[in-house]
Amino acid sequence: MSHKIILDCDPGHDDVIALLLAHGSPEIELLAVTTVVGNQTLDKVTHNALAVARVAGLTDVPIAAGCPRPLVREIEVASAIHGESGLDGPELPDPLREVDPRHAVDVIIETVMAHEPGTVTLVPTGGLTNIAMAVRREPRLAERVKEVVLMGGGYHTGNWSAVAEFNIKIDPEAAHIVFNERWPVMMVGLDLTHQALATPEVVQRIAALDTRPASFVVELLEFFGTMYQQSQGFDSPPVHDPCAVAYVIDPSVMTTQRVPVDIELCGGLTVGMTVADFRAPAPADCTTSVAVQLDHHKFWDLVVDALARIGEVES
Ligand SMILES: [Ca+2]
Repeated sequence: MSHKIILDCDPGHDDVIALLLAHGSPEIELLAVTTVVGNQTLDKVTHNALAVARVAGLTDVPIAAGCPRPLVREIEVASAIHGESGLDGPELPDPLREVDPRHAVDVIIETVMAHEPGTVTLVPTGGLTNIAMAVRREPRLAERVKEVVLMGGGYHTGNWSAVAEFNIKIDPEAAHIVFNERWPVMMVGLDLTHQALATPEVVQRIAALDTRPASFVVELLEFFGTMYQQSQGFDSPPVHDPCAVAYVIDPSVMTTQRVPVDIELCGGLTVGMTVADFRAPAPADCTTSVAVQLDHHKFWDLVVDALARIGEVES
């Protein structure tokens, strides 16, 4: 049985790997790709998604652009990690296809409502603006969506402040909406993704596939690794976004814990913090969970296998 997902993203180096993992995995049926302001402006990340679709041979999945700014806050992009294009490093081909004319929020709503209840998983790997807008516009999504498996947050550290992770920090009001809906939320945060390091051995395995999509990923990881080393002191870069897709493919790739999580909106030092309450067993009505421990080998096997299945793509 394959899992139907909508990937809501801001490509972004690790978003691209999430997209390739979804595209190359038979366990995943990718219904739509939607973009949101985040790592770069909406125009740039949407262009990147369309260009990467060409690299990956992704021809039949709608790609729609969403919200150009957060709900309340000013735009904050991540040039320090992803460069001016949002996808610096490899040379990007010109897209072969146009963006879907519909707004991403409409695509999310239409796609979820067109499928049986409890069959579509939302996988946001950027800020949560589109997802929050969608569930406010169509409240039935909260019961209709199977689960929201998001990359964002962290219960023990931040990366965009001492305690806040980028995807949550850039639009905390949107995150507050998403974490407080009735749908199940699986937070695949920094606690987990900082274990998903693209070590030299991992990069070697991908390079050995010797296809254009694999080479593209290697070039992405080289740039990403340099930026992570310079800005945050990582020896190997943490490849956040595909972890959320990997969980949908095979939940045994990580351990998780059900725990109440809420979003700080007011703290002078802590805005955008994902506050997890580990003091007692989670109450029966708790809808939020966090990812804890990654099976590093199983995770990278999924990524390498997906790239191997994608194989060579005519450009
Ligand atoms: Ca992302």
